[in-house]
Amino acid sequence: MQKILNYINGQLIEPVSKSYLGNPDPSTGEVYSLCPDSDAADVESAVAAAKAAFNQWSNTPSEKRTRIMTRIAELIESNLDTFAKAETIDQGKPLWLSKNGEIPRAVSNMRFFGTAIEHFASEAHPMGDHAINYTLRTPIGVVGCISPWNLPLYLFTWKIAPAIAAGNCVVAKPSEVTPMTAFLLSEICIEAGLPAGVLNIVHGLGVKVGSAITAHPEIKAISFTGGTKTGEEIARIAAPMFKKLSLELGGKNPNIIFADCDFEKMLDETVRSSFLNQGEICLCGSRIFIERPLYEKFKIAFINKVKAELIVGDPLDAATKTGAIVSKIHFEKVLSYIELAKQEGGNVLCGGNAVKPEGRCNKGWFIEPTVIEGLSYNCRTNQEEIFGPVVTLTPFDTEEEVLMMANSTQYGLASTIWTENLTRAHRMAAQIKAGIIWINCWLLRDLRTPFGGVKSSGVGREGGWEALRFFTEAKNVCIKL
Ligand code: TXE
Repeated sequence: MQKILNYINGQLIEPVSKSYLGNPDPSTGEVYSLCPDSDAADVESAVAAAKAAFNQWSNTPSEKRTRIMTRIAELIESNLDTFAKAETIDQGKPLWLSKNGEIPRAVSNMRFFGTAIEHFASEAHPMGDHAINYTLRTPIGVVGCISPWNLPLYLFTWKIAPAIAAGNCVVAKPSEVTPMTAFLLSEICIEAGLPAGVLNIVHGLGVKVGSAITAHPEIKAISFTGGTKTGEEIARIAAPMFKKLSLELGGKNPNIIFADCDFEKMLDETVRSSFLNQGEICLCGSRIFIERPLYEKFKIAFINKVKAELIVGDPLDAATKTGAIVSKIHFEKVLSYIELAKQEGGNVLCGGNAVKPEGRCNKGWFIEPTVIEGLSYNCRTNQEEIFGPVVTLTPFDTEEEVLMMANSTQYGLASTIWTENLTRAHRMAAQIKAGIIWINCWLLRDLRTPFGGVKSSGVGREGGWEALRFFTEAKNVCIKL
């Protein structure tokens, strides 16, 4: 049984406790590797290593930081198949998605921030002929990065890359549900010559390791992606310690479809935005609002396409479009929401059941892509994050009505709008309470753009200069001339 190890002070080492958590393959339901069950003692060692490395790393010229980070990107890229298969076995997503989405994005994250640091500058503010101000942006020191299980390496590198590029040293915890690719990354970091202590990965449970990172007095900033409830818990601990906080939390994203849209483009993209990665992406459009004249045509075409294309099966099989749900707990959570939807009066148009594929995956955790209509916009099914292959359909008659319904949840992460009337698109985009709006597209990403949500979807923004500014402190120096 493969043992995953912590990566502390440049070494791959066992947890102090020597205890491990079973790490199941969601496609088979069987434990296939062991994840360190680390605790505060391991976090302490990681903080000590990060502190010891900080002075040298923060004074390393940016072109050297760039060289090491782009080398890490190259090594992930040259080991793409290994990383992709590991991600699929660990998380349950189809292999083609790991190969074409997950791992290439991790490569981009390392390369993007590894090179961005060479262009990161700060401003000066002259005061006529009597004074000048300049702004120093310096690394914070030791920072914490805590990431979730839905896009494991993608979101892990999305955090650690800007942190180390900006000159910080990191204590990071990937999800205990999907630890494997972060472990493979630590081997790559050693090979790429990342100095010991710059990145430290402590595997284990959120309540033990995650909370120890959050509470550690020498970790001065926390970048977190995960559930809103966990975000609240992290903020409760970190806020009184005046730590910088970046919280990317849940979503319940509206997908608003007007009758004048480009129907075929919308249909293709809406199947993707509803069910990609088994719907386990915080940006998925789980509430679909359709202008009434288009409702019946859309419903028939959408259901037919979902049934025809979204084959549920072995994630290692090239024909599979919908893989396994990441864990037994999450599998049961998603099924419980399908039951809730029925109790709330929903009509299941397709899916709604667990699936037992033939062969090696017969004991895995699989759910059919599920489409439900007939629910009120403010029932629990339409208000709470399900985070699985479940979407609801709701007709609307006016812009005012659909805006009210779209903005009615506690979340405000992303929204999609389909219309050929761009005046209307801009008008709607301005009024939807969310951090990210896609018009006639979905998940089209430019890493320079600010990424994050409002309300219970989080605090702060990641991406581009936003991320580098989060991981640095600004100091204004004013000189009398
Ligand atoms: O996330 P958690 P989970 C949503 C989704 C899901 C729910 C919970 O609805 O059902 O969140 O998912 C660590 N202090 N999203 O349980 O618990 C944990 O070990 C510090 C949306 O996976 O938030 C893991 O590394 N850390 C999200 C990370 O936090 C703690 C993607 C996320 O785990 C901790 C995933 C604590 N007290 C789930 N408790 C998105 N926005 O994309 C846990 N952790």
